[in-house]
Amino acid sequence: DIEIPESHPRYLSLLTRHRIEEGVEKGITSKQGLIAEGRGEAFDYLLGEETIPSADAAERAAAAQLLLAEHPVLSVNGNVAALVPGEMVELAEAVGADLEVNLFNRTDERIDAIVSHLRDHGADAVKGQTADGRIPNLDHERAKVDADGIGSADVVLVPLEDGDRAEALAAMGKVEIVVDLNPMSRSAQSAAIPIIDNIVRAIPNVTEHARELEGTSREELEAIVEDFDREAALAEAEKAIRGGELA
Ligand code: PTJ
Repeated sequence: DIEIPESHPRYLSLLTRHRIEEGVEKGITSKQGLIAEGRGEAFDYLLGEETIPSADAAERAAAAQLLLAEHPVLSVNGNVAALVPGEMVELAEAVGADLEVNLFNRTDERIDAIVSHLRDHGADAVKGQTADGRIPNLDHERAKVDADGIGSADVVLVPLEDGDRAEALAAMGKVEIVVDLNPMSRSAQSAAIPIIDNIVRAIPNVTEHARELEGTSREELEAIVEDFDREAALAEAEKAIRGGELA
């Protein structure tokens, strides 16, 4: 293990980078995941490495949407597994969602490694190994999902997702919650609830909101989802990144 002094001004960013490196070494994260991490870091740096108010509002709306769902599924890829495995398990428990390993660069070895990794972090059942469902209009490998997982979900949380897949899932009529630091990405643009925040801050905060909202009536949860303004959230994040004043 490397040692990063906690006093280092960019401690969290260095720790995150190290976790991705470890993920690659363990066969969990793809090499492309390293590039994705670099891109994310640049956006996070410009955002001030903090959860801006519009992202917090999106995280609260996401919690409400997951609590309202009949069959919510949280998708886990190689970067998500390296950065927030225990946090994803906790969120799944808090909202009663399934976890499904779903990869852009799919290999059975990496699927199996991530399923074990999530089990090591407390998950009991993890979907993704059956791959008997398909997302329409994607090429074969990229279309694979579990029929009783993402295939039949009404609400899906897809963090750090590729644009084509995010659009194809939205086209299937699923309510899509995306976590992506780039507000201009097609994934963020196609989401019903785009969360423009670092996944390491976003997931624990969605869980915290879900716990606070436990016991809230369906009407109130629906009002939280309806009041969330996705266009304003995307615009506010872009403005923060470009250095403009926050509204
Ligand atoms: O494990 P796999 O095979 O499923 O592959 C996963 C990656 C992420 C490599 C794959 O989905 C991919 O290539 O994604 P993209 O197209 O690079 O998009 C990733 C997006 O996530 C980019 O817009 C990044 O800015 C963003 N991102 C990167 N790190 C973070 C992030 N968003 C939130 N939190 C992060 N830590």
